[in-house]
Amino acid sequence: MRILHTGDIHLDSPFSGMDVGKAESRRRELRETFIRMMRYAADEKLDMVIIAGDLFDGAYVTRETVACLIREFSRLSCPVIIAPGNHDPADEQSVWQKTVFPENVHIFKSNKTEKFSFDDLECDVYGYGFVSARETNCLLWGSVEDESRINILAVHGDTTSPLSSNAPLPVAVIRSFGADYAALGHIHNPAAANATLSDVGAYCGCPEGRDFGECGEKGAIVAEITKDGTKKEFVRFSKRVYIWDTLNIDASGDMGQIMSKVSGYIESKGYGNEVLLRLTLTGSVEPSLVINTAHLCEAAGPLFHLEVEDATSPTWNADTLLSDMGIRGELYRTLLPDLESADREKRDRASLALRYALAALSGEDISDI
Ligand SMILES: [Mn+2]
Repeated sequence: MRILHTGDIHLDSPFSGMDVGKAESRRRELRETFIRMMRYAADEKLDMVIIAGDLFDGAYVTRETVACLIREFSRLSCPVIIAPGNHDPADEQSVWQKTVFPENVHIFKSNKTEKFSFDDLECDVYGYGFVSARETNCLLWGSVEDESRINILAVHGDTTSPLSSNAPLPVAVIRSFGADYAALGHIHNPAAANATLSDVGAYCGCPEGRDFGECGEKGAIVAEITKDGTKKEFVRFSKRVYIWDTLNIDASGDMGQIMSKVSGYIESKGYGNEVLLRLTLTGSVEPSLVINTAHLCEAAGPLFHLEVEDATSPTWNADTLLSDMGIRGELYRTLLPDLESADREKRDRASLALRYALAALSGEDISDI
């Protein structure tokens, strides 16, 4: 059987990192990404859709979103299994308890391991749901009842730490449960966690990045499950891509030069409207040069969103500063051990201090460094 395994969709996320209009667009796009996944499942005639938790970002869910879910689920002829997560627990006030969903929708509303059986598919799906935002115990118990059937586990949980408050889920417990495929949710960037899961299952990751902690192409897993093993395929569904790059702006003389380096960079990469870019500026520039990052964001060009972060360090002429008998020299000599420290954090702090101080001593406005 072939299933669509998704989760961590976080519908109605606030997207608070961007302006109101764009945040609204991103909320709409997230819903559209969800719709594209459901229609893909229908078009590809998949046998089941699994949503492994965090379909919603929180308790606040718009009526429009609920109507969209009901419409999309009822268009599907296959079963939809939902295992609520830490962001959308099945508590008394939740959409899961209060909404009547179409008959093909099966929701794990208890934090005890349960199963739904689908005899036409010769398949049992096991799972549990979060009933509150914190679940400090492992909620997976027991093992599959009938090994001759296709057994799927659909849960939200954390395989990365036994101390997690998001339903700790040791890989050994999943393995001894004995499902043919564990469809997991919770880890949004799943590459590392999936490497430890090997053949027992996978995290699907989020289908659409929501901030710069979720960079790169996002999507869902289409899994073909048999008693002899599972073939997993990643399918991209994200409309846009978050990218976090660094740009070295060594020896830039003024803001005009930096501005053209930033727009030249964006052009050379061929980034277009699908990209949300965070650009970290590195290199060293004259201490007196004040980099106005807000102004640089005007170089966004075709990008959907640009933000610029200044991580440059000041170029100082060490010889001159060392022999300077004035306050600049004293400052430099005081900071020198830290500037040359092997500890990167110390070095960064000292060079930032030097930069602020030199800029202030030159009478620069340091409020937006
Ligand atoms: Mn999540």
